Amino acid sequence: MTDLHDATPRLAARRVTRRKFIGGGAAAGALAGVAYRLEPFAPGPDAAAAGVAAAETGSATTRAVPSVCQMCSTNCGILAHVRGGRVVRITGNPDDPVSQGRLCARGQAGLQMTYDADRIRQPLKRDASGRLRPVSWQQAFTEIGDKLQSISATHGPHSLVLLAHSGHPYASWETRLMDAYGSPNWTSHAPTCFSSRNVGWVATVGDLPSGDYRNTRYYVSFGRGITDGISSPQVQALVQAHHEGARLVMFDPRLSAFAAVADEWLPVRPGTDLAVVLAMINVIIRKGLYTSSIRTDTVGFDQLAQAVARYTPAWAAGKSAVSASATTRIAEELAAEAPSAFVEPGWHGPQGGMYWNSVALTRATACLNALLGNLGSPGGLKLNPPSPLPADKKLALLQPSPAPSRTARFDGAGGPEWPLAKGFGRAQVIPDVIESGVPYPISAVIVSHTNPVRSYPNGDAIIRAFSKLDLVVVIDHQMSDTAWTTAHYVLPESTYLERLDPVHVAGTHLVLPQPVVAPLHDTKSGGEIVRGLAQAMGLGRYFGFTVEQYNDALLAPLGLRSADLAEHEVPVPASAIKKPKIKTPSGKIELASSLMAKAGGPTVPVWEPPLVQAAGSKLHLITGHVPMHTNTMTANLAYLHRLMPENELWIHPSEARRRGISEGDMTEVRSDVASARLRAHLTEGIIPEAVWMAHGFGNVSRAQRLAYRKGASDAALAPIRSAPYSGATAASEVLVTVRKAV
Ligand SMILES: Nc1nc2c(c(=O)[nH]1)N[C@H]1C(S)=C(S)[C@@H](COP(=O)(O)OP(=O)(O)OC[C@H]3O[C@@H](n4cnc5c(=O)[nH]c(N)nc54)[C@H](O)[C@@H]3O)O[C@H]1N2
Ligand SMILES: Nc1nc2c(c(=O)[nH]1)N[C@H]1C(S)=C(S)[C@@H](COP(=O)(O)OP(=O)(O)OC[C@H]3O[C@@H](n4cnc5c(=O)[nH]c(N)nc54)[C@H](O)[C@@H]3O)O[C@H]1N2
Ligand code: SF4
Ligand SMILES: [Mo]
Repeated sequence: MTDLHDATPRLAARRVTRRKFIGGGAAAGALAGVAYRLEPFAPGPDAAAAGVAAAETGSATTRAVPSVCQMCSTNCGILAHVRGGRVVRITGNPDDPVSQGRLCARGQAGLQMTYDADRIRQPLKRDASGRLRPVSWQQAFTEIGDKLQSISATHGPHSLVLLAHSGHPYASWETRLMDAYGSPNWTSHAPTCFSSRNVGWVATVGDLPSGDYRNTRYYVSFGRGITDGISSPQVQALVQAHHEGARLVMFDPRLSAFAAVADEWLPVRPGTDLAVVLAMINVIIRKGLYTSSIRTDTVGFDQLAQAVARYTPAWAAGKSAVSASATTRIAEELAAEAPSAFVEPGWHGPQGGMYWNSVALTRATACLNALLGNLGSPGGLKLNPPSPLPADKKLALLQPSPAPSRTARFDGAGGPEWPLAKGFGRAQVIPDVIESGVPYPISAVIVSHTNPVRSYPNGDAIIRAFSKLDLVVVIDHQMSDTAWTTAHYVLPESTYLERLDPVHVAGTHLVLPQPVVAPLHDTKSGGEIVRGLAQAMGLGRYFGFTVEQYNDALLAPLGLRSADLAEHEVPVPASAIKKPKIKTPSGKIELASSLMAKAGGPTVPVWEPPLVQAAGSKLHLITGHVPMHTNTMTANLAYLHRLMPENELWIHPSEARRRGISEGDMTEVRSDVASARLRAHLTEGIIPEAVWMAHGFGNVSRAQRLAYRKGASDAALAPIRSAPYSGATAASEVLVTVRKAV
């Protein structure tokens, strides 16, 4: 790497290996009783002090420009310190309610997204020999536009699918483009991440709540590791609460970074948390520990009580390996602290969509919180207020707006079979639809801000299916595996430090995600790319505005202009803050859910087993995110690569011994779909029947030179499935054989 930034030597000197950081170190520490302690953070700098610090890093010409971290969808407010036209450091913006002046490792390393020598520097087109070669933007736009117009004329506009990321700032521009073209098939990564969680919460309280981590007294998490899958504001708030005496309880088949710092770690069999939560509900109801307002605030209490009568803690112990006494005790302790307590609503993990029963787990979690009266109480859970910004369809600037297509979607989401998947989709079925032509043939795919070959189950099936398409366009900063293996055209987007994005709402503040340096290469923002494509597709009339004008139109009803946000974040005007309400059909918390009933599901949560369970020589493969990388997007960034260059297979020593595997041995992990090679890490921090590997490794893109062939891809081992109700991927329903590689 020639393009490394000058702070590299400092990080290099720290050399924290992954095993020390979360594997052996954390595991051995906790198992030996030397539990890791969470220390609250020192007071953050104020904005003025941060400015001084910026000036002190070098010449007086260092500027601290406010913007938004886009290294993950938490979107912390940042200050980018710019000297001589170069970002030299990124710190948390102390005025930002999300970052509160602090960033995680990924946020601080974010400048490498921009300065990575392996970035894509100009549009590329694959030639007849299979090589990606530079072309001009004009050529790329014209050829793609012509092709899409002819595809629309021949096969209909629905034969275009746009695989997207709902966190992309330009997602609403992309859906507008698809509406204008006439395709219903804009679809996000939701089923690979959070759709089961959202379906479960929407069915119960009408929306996804967030936790009051700062004021909680008792926190129970079923597999949401907030210091592994980091949300910086949640970590800061929970650490402070813990320091003030809150108790933290973590259920996880392995000793994750969060399990290691929690007060209590309860190893649970993969996919069986539902049994424990149902048993906790049983305890709460049987012992009368529920809130006195249960009959006025909720519907379906009697039905729930009847359904859970059989789910005793002893019954749950048989399913989950969590002792009946632990389940009973934790339910009682939780009730004693309620309503300043909560069971984590989840993100990805077991609620978000790892398992076949993830919707049921989320529903049960929601009901348990409701029984304890935690919803709407300090230290409990709260519904989020609606966005203070107007919806696109209300903006005069965007008129006329194209009407959304009425054609059924390629994945059936929102149709009779998948009513609850509306808005989330089943993106992962794309290879099956391409291969079968059912419900209709697909001719073209645009991939934007997502990496299906590594993030959706069975990446090989995607590579095979995409090779049959007339057109594949990938929009990314770097040569993702999807771009490398499937794209006809690769369109490079400017990074978040180089581009202007739509105004962002960070809790109580409005933030301008603004460029802090000019684009280094021949790249464009997502908005410019969408507009360029629209023009080339003959749809330019729907994009006759700039992002500056779009931002001003969004802010106008609040009496603001985007220029007001250039120097600092601006609090949302009080008049624009709306109260959240419970948006269920009954207007109450639905313990018995009418939406679930309509979708043909159980009205109240009942036991649904996971799809697979370890048996014989087969082990359950589970996965998860790690503190120092984001999904598949950071493996090639030098700072983070140094902290964790590859993933390993966590395996219990007893299971390793049976297979003749020692620490550091190369293993072969084989599922029904594929096999992978990665090194073994022996740890008692995982239950014997499961093996774990971190998500985000195993690049096949040679253009990511640091990450190429480091570790292995977990998603590649999972079959393509759609879990009931949500249509989520259930990508942890995987059994594998593990042996020492020869
Ligand atoms: N540092 C960092 N932060 C991130 C991300 C990142 O990649 N890196 N990604 C962001 C994104 S997109 C998301 S969605 C979130 C994800 O954050 P989380 O929702 O916390 O998701 P995961 O890390 O996927 O899974 C969490 C844990 O679930 C455990 N697990 C597996 N099976 C089971 C089970 O059956 N029961 C229980 N109780 N636990 C189980 C795994 O061992 C793992 O420790 O994090 C976000 N923040
Ligand atoms: N087996 C298994 N599968 C999983 C998971 C798991 O734990 N195990 N985790 C799941 C989860 S929680 C999630 S959220 C998904 C995530 O899956 P994806 O949606 O694929 O997200 P990333 O892996 O972060 O890849 C995003 C791609 O977008 C690019 N990118 C980043 N920022 C931008 C931008 O601003 N513009 C553009 N154009 N491109 C950008 C990155 O370079 C990267 O190539 O994966 C899921 N898949
Ligand atoms: S949690 Fe970390 S990566 Fe995510 S937005 Fe905040 S600083 Fe950036
Ligand atoms: Mo996610």
